[in-house]
Amino acid sequence: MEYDVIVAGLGGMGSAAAWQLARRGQRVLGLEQYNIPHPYGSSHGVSRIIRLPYYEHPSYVPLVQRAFALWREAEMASGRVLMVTTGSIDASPEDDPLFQGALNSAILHNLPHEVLSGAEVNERFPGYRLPAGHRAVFQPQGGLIASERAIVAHAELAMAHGAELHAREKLLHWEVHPGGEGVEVVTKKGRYRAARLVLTAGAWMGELATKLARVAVPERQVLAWLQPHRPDYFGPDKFPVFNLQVEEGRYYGLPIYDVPGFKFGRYHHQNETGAADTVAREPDEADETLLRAFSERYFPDGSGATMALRSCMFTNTPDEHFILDHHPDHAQVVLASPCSGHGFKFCSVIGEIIADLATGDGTTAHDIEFLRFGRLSK
Ligand code: PYC
Repeated sequence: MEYDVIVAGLGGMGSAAAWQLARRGQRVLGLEQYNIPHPYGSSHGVSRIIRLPYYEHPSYVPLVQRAFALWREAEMASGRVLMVTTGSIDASPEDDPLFQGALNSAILHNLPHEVLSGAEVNERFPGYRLPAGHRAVFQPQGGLIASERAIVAHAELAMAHGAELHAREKLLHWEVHPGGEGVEVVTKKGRYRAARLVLTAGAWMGELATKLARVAVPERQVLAWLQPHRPDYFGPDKFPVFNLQVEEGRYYGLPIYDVPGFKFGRYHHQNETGAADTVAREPDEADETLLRAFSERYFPDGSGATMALRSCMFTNTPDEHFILDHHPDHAQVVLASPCSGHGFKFCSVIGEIIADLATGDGTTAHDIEFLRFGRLSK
């Protein structure tokens, strides 16, 4: 066999997996259809949120705790800054699942946190203008991950451990070798054999694994960067990352980092779904109007001139949890992603879990039962 493992898709998840596999001594081939990194999938846009009091499900908390440790390890190994602490705010009306879920996760996992009213958030972090009666979980360890830089770091670390990475080489077809002896992969440039295959193709997962076609739905997202009137309120030292439920929908945001403007977006922006190659059309005026209306109401000192608008993709499962498992028909193939828009912070730990699933007996000590594929095929 030429390789122990082929990793298809070298965005956040795949690059982390390539590093974790290579450092375990696996012979790794990584394939990426675009450049490393690239702006066409779900890993671009400079920064991503990392937060601990996970309102979506408390079982994510131990995973994100391990992710923090592995991000720090990748920083040490690569000499690059990958994670910046800002604190995190999860805020909504008191009876909303966002606040209740964050509080539940914080209590269950004994996380340092404070419960603040909207008015208290606004006083402590003057860039915010939340409804006074909102309730917020403030957690001091949250922050941001430098997303493209993280991919570069993981790719470099993987290659330093002997991984072979090929950009601009799209996987066209794969099949399990007759008799179950490994996997054969065909690209435009070649044909490769490996004992195992890892699919970390984000929005393209449904095309590479037809079993996922119905449960992994690409969706267009739009992000805005606006130059604050008061930049001093919107730096990483003054502006915690946020998840915020308001009457207009659920929004998220991050401080100014590396590029001009404070960054934010709306979950399920305009509910546009479609094929991975075409759904993320360029931002237009309607996108800008929608996003500006939000910032002018809840972050008025942040809402100066537009610095950038960028499209990217979420790939959503019906319950908005990840898929992290072996292929239901082929134990040699590991499926990792889609992550329903909230996966990047977990890349470091998902890389480790993929390495567990793609080596040895394919088991992992991490609790990923709630992320297994079987829950969606019932
Ligand atoms: O997990 O906080 C998050 C997030 C923000 C945007 C997408 N996911």
